[in-house]
Amino acid sequence: MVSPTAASSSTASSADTSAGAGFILVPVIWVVFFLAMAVAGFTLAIRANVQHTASAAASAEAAALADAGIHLALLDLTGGQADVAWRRRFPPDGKPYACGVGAGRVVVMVMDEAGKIDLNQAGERHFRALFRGLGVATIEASSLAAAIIDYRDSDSTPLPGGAEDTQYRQAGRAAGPKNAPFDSIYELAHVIGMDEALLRKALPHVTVHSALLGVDPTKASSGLMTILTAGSTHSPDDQEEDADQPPRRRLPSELSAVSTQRAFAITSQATGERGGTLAREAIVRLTRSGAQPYEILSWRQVGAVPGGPWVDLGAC
Ligand SMILES: [Ca+2]
Repeated sequence: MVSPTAASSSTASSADTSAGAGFILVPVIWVVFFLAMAVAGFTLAIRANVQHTASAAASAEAAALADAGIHLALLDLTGGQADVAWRRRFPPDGKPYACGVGAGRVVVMVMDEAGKIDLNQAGERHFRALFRGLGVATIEASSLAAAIIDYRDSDSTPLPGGAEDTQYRQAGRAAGPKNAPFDSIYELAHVIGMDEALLRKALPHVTVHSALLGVDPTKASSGLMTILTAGSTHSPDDQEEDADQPPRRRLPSELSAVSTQRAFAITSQATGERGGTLAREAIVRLTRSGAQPYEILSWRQVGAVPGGPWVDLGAC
């Protein structure tokens, strides 16, 4: 028989044990909670890492595919130069051509730089026609054209309407004209009178690589032909002579030149199997040398290739 004292002692002991267990349970719950939080955080970090790795892999794949498109186009350019019967995937006509690599795709566009205005060779009339065609008033277009010549020529005597050191200083510019050839089309931004909106419209139509005084109308984009035609002043004789010519031929003779087929802009936009996209632009010059048939003049990542529709070639 259990005595009341013993029973009371047993009950007290049980209560103490329950209190002790409850006391231990609270920290255990906290430990489990923190462990669960740590696991959740770790899972999120792993997931973010996996996503980042997948994204990096998709970008790398697209970059490799875009670069491959450039090299395929280079193969066409050098092969076509060595062999007139060479069958080109990507003709140098400024049109986009697409071909597939597995589930990926590359869109390549090859443009002869002779279809653009050379910033170092063209005269005032070319720049005047360009800016007038882009909507600039005649007086401002003439000043801008003269300022481009003044920017690149070595002297410091401004052309009528142009700008040399004095005019740049008066305009509050820290730097004056370069007085040396343009190394890049982006230097056009430094020419006095050039604003950002006009620069954006002009850049696709200029180059520093054609080495021609004029523009080859058979290589120029339809956009530049429209701009130059609208911006140039035709004599009545020219207009009569040109009336029966197709639009791409209506460039005044003083603005025209014939391509030497030496410098080309290659744009390659790739979409990989993992969904990554990347566009690359290379400016290349053919050297006509067996050992080194071309040189890369510029190589950079760019925005999307101008819109389709493109010619679908099937597999690359
Ligand atoms: Ca100058």
